[in-house]
Amino acid sequence: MADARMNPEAPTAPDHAPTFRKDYREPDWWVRHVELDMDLDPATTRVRATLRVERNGEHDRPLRLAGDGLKPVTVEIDGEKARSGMEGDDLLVEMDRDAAQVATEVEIHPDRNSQLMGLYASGGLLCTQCESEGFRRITFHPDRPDVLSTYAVTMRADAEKFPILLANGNLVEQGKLDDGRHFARWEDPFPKPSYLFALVAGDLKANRDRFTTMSGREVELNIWVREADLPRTRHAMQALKDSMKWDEEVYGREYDLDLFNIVAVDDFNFGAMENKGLNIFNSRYILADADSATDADFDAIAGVVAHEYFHNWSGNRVTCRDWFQLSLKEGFTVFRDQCFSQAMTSEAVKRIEDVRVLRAIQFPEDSGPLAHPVRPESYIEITNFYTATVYNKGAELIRMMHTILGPEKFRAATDLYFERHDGEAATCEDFVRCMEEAGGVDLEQFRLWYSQAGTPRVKARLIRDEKANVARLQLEQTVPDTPGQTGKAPMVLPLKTALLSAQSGREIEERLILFDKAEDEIVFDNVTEPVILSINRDFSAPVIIESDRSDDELATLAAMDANPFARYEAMQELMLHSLLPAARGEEVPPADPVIEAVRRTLNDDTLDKALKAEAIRLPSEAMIGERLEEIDPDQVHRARSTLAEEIGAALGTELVEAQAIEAAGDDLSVEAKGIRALRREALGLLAAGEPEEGARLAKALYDRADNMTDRQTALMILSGLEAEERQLAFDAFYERYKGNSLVLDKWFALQAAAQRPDTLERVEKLVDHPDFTLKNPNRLRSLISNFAANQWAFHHSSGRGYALLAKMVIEADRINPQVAARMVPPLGRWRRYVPDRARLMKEALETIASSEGLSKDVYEQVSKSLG
Ligand code: 0A1
Ligand code: ZN
Repeated sequence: MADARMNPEAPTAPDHAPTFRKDYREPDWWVRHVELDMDLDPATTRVRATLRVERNGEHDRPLRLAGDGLKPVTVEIDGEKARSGMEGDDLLVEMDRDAAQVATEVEIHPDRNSQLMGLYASGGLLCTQCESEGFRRITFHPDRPDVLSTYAVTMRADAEKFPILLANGNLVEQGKLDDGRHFARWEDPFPKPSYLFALVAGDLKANRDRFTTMSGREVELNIWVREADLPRTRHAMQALKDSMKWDEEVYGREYDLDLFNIVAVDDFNFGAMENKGLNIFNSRYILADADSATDADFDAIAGVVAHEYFHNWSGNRVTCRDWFQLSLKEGFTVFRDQCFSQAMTSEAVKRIEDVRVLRAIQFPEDSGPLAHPVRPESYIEITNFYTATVYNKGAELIRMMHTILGPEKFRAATDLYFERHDGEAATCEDFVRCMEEAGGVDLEQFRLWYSQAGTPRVKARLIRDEKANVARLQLEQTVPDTPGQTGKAPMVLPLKTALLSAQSGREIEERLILFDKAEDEIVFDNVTEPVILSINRDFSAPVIIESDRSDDELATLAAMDANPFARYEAMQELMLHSLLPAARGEEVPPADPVIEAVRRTLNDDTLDKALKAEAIRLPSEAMIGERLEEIDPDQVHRARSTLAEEIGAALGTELVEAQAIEAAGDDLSVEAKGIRALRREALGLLAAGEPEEGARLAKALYDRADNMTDRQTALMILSGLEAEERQLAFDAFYERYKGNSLVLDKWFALQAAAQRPDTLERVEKLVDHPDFTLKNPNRLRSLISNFAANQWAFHHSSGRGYALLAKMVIEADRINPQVAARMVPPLGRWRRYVPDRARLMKEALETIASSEGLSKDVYEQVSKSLG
């Protein structure tokens, strides 16, 4: 694809030229089978690869095999020395026949691989990560997702250090060798792209289980961890079995191999990876027990286990033609895991959580310098595009198609998709076409969701015409300009909309409006009484709604709307009515309507506790900022803490009562989790209004807690208070958990997120803590990414927060560019801030930009952020 890399308009640096979607063409050579022979050793691993290649069509171009830092020791065609040469990192092999066995040999060094891409060492294990372009760090190969091959792997390793040898597919042979080594041979019968290749070698033990598929086949399930961690794998195993069953019931998808292996590793760039038959996980998404994991951790584990399992069909059996189609597998799979979690927990609460993530991460991305369509047009480094837009907005696109088609037609469409494209590398267009054909709908305009970036804004006004007994809903939409895209066309917005009686809150009518013009008017007939608008229920379209509903109307919706999501939404809007003027430095309306709505929510016995917790939760500072034209972080912080104080001071009795409800620590039912979530929110408000009482209750909670959720709540509350209990609890926590790295991550994260004036200084010191390291992505994120998400502390007027982040990005880039690049976006928001902060943020970006030897990962993020 080297010839695809020239475009005069794009921002370029010598080696950092973009790749364009429009330049896609089929590979010159197919690889039908890959035979790997590996002598595993952390210092030097020898890899011999034999590729059975076939010319694709008529041409005389050489075979181009991608490499990344590889030097060929030998290159052979059908057993003879080949004519070959290097072009940059690529190996070019001259081909005088249409099909051949091409063999190469290289040496790689897993223990020097700090990027955690390709084959690397982690905690005594050897493991791989190949998505997106890591296979080329193991051996020479086309390494593009449209080249699918069967694989056979023979591994040899020290039998004592690496007693377990795993790869994709089935174990077909194993045995002892002389000199204390042993071998294993694995074969994967399903053709797959190289990014799904995986192997693991190490001293591991398995939690073993079985699953009987819907057609009666027995599948062996193993979760491989260090022996001491075995007791913490139960939840993940249950989630795996639940996922397998759910995918059969809801999508008719059955698992296809006789074996499913999961391995947990401590050093991992992302959450987990769906390698065929051998999922590799960041250990934080496998290991959990009530003593060390929060309810949120348990839910995340189930969600990620499901996500990776679901990829077996949406990603592996049907894969992506090229990386521009990433959302084909990721958007769809996120939608599938979201629905699974909705089914396993609480439908409404899970939806609220997913929307919160979308608004907190994807909306800012979509309105900033790194905005890109769900199907991007170009990239410099593809790993920068594993974004909330491709994943979470991508999932919203699938959800909208589900809403438009309805569940039955949607299922028919996915059946068609899986059947038509099984064993293929497909495109987003292929998916939409299946939706159209099986759904009997025209999605021509809907396709804009894949190509137009930016979050649409909708203005909604409801006008009642008493004489005509109708209500008119006037709608206007605009799609904002984003980098490289201006003057956009209106999109198709499925808006689930209802009218409620203003008096009784009773639902009068619900409709799915497909709003697809710049302006429209929707008429509701037979409206004989005053009504209130409930719009975008369940967040049926990922847009920003601006409506002119009064405090009274919002309070009625918050208390009465039959749609739980809409109740939450009304509450958020009501809070924003008070928060936004304060954050803009304007005159602040009295907080009474919010206080009354919170009181009513707390006293409402029909609401379950988890929903109550969501409803009384104040919008985050990031979310408030998102709604402002210009952000003053100090003012935003003051606005939010003042409202919390007022609610806390006014509702002491109700809040004390709400936080006191007990649940057993190991009870993971929706009810028990709701009790703990409500405790967190209630105690938070109480501590804002009555800090001493808050500190006392939080310390008491810390001391009596029998689970990590409550312990974390207590620490979170204490972290924001000037109380002696604070240091005591943090020190006790450190002493108790210093041997558990996942919990130690929480210790760092809580301090980085602390709402206190000296957080910046504390984080500056924690960088030198002996337990802090830039080498472990979880640890780096726990301190630095949580700090950069802490609006008040990070945006300290001195600019030292920005300088600290810049320093960390530069240092991390030398170790792990992928992880470093993901820390840049908070600085990229500079244009949205008041001038003094904007200048300091930009300076921090310039510091990074001028640092020597920047990776293309960080270069892309920084140059786009400044551009
Ligand atoms: N496909 C994985 C995400 C992933 C991407 C890159 C990785 O390594 C750099 C690891 C995982 C998923 O969606 O879960
Ligand atoms: Zn995924």
